Amino acid sequence: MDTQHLGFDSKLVHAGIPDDPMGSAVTPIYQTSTFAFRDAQQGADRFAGKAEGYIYTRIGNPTINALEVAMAQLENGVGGVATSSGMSAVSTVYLALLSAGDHVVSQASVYGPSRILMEKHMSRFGVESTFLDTTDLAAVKAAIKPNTKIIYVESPGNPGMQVTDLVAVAELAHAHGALVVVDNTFASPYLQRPLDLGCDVVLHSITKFINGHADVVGGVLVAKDEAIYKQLRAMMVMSGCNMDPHQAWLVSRGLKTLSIRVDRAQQSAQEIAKWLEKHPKIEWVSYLGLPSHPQYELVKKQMKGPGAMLSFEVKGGVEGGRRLMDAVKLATLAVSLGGVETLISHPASMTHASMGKEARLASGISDGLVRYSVGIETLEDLIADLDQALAKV
Ligand code: LCS
Repeated sequence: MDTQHLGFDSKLVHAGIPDDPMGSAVTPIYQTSTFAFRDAQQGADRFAGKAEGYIYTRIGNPTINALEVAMAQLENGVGGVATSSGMSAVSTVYLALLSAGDHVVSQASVYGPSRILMEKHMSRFGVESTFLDTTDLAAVKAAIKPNTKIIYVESPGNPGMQVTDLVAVAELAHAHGALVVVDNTFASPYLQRPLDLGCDVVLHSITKFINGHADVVGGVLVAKDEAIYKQLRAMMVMSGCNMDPHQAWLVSRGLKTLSIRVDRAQQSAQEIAKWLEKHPKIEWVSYLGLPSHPQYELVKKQMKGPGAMLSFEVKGGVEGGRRLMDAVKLATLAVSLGGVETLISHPASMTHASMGKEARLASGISDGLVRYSVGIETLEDLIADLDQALAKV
């Protein structure tokens, strides 16, 4: 079915499903490592790119392809590359687009491992980087050098909730011959489409909102143009970080309900943020849908909605936050985010501990920051859970 012209929700349900000889209504799981050739000539032609068809699952597989096609359509790009994890999407972008002598400007508060991989490991291969607050456009402009190849932005940022002006960063980057890569994990394509805003590559930890059910780790890259898409695909195939067909099938299943899951979680997040902001035991709340958020106006311009993630600090700092996390009963104390179940975590001692204290504080992740990923449970139950837990702080 040609789904290109359909609305976003129709694409969620139908995009990418291949024509199946048995008439399967959903994408079948092609759980195979390899594909038989009719004859030697067909094998040679497929390898030479002269004939359509699959060769070997690391290179391509119909179940994985279905998800890649859907993601490319949802992000309005030319092609998608599914990867084994969100981090392998990050490493594929770095390895595909950077060479020794190149420079990267990146957001200080990116997901901890995305920063460590660049600063500690890509540096061993001669890639320089500058980490700064990409919401400060003057700072981004000042950091661009003649060898700047990529501006890497996570927006909204994990867990600081910083929102970068993607149109402005894309204009700045392109004026200097650089590309913009956006980690769109926190928003999902339902709430934000960076390629439409002028950026060049979008990536996701599919583990989060896209799969949405906390049962798969995966990643995806979508490119705006064919040349970049080919570079990304070639690197994924060479480095061997392909997704598995069963993993892709589960993600495609979760993807169908992305918009209704995000709508419900976002509705609750708005109410919880307002409730927390008024609570006497809460120091501050950071939520994209509150007028107190520094980029509240930009969010309205750039995103379809403020999403389901929020961060806050309990009075009493780290100790207060720990007591809250130990006292919640409905929210699960776990890292990750974007699933149907509400999760609560402590970035300073968990997801962002590897950054080191100085870099962490400089990127707005205080010791007491609590991250809360709102799920689709009954709102009143979530508020009652926080209420009883805060009473114990
Ligand atoms: N990008 C962002 C914004 C993330 O939040 C994560 C994982 C990744 C990339 C990496 O994806 P993965 O390889 O885990 O699929 N974020 C996590 C978090 O905040 N808690 O646990 C994992």
